[in-house]
Amino acid sequence: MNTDTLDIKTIATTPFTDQRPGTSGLRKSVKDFQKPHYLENFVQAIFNSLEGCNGKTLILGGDGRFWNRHAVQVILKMAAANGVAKIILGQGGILSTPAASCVIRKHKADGGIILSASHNSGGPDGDFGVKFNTSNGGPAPERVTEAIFAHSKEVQSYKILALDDFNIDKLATFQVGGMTVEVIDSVADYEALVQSLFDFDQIRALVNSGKFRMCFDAMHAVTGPYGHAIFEKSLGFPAGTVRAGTPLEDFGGHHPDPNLVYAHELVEILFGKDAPDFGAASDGDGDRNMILGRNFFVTPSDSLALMTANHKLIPAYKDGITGVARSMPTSRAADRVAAKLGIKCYETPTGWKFFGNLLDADMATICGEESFGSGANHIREKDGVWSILFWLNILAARKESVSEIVTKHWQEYGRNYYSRHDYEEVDSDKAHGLMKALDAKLSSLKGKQFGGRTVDFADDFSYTDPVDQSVSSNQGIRIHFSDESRIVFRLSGTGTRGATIRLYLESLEIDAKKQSMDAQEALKELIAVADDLAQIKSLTGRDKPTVIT
Ligand code: G16
Repeated sequence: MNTDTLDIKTIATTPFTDQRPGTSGLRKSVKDFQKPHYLENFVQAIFNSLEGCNGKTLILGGDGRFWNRHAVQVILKMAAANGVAKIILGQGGILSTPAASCVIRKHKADGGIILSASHNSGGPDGDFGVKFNTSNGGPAPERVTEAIFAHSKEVQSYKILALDDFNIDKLATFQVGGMTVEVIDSVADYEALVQSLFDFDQIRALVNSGKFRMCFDAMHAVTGPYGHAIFEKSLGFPAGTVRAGTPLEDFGGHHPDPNLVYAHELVEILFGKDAPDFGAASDGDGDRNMILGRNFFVTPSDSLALMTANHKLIPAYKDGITGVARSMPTSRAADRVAAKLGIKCYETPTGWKFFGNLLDADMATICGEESFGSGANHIREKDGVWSILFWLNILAARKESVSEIVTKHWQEYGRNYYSRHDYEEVDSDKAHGLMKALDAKLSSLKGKQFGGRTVDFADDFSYTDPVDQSVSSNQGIRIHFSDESRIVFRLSGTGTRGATIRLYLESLEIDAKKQSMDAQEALKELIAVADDLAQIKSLTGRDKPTVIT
């Protein structure tokens, strides 16, 4: 087929004003994406921002949620109509976010379109999302997302082929006019990559010892096939180790969000009778992870610190890491490990895209966020399965339990008690009003006492990227106290209904005898100070958070 002979339609449209990508791509309700031309406008804005699609190779895939298959067909037809040279598509339209990043890099593609609303709920009444990743495999940086947004406000027409749907389920290569479509195995490239990083033999030996049991909850999301292939088939964990391993368009009606609230079934297993030694879960698109030991929850911030401290046990990092990076609200547990290792710890705004430059410049090797994300320089996305393999490799090498490893870590470095309180779906005006009122107080807080703590400094976090010097302002309100405790407030950039206020709380306990408290108990006074400072209850009308992790 030649594109000249294809029926390319140019469809007139009018721009939408709400297509600015958030923390991670354009995330909206399915109902929004079902509005006539909504998806097409945004995809055309992506293509227009590429300054010519001719000769370009793009990766395409998503987390399998409702509207994924429809969007794949639309994007294939639009890509061919816009002159894209090649699309590499995950079989059935499936690619986890880390796998998409891996495939972009491996095939030296010009970028990729990932269809996912991550941990948000799915189904016809849930959410959908479209994200553009650049040729380094990472989420588009702000200058690119802003360019896409600018195009979305100007788009007057889009190009699409008038053709029947393609078979996206069969591994095959076919032509659509001048465009080649290669349907690839969704797991193979990714599995080969992680096998090259970790000591699979050492992990297999642990599995074969018969003394180690694991439970992985794929939450009916995209990592099911990856979990079956890697944990069960390759590492030899018995069938049944992966639960909820069949991806469903509505994730079985649940939030595919691996935290203590939404992954409570796994939590009950790990905190129940005859619990396995290790538990883990991943989210809708496979980039998040939660780590549990028997009767033990590892905070994502601690997980980052632990990985950094134990990196020499992992073949890929045994010769050293260049630096570590964490998002601003992530606890400073990793900072103390970095200091001891003599490497730098970077503090970036929330959003994996901010790690891209540091990884590309080899200034950081391992990165992590409090929002259940960790990853490294093997790809440019956070990576749930990689994080779980990292832990399995540590456990196999140290032959200690999760709780022993974490407790020893606290004894050596101190424990950062940490918690995040989310107030979801708050009226947007009220949430912005709260942040504004808090912001107005900041300059007067230094030196003031709250609950026996003295404010060291208070500001609205601003980041200057050390590589390209770009500045990102208004990235969250930080109130630091002189005893190294702190409170952070920010508004989520991934919610789709109202506004979500995130309150992050952290305090440092060096005394090993005081490190085994419940985090909410340990942070009780700080929680009261936060409410006092921000007037959360009175300004939002909420008497408690929706989610506490
Ligand atoms: C996305 C970003 C993360 C960010 C998280 C939470 O994760 O990739 O970097 O930490 O959102 O963002 P917010 O606090 O703004 O809701 P995911 O897994 O949703 O793509």
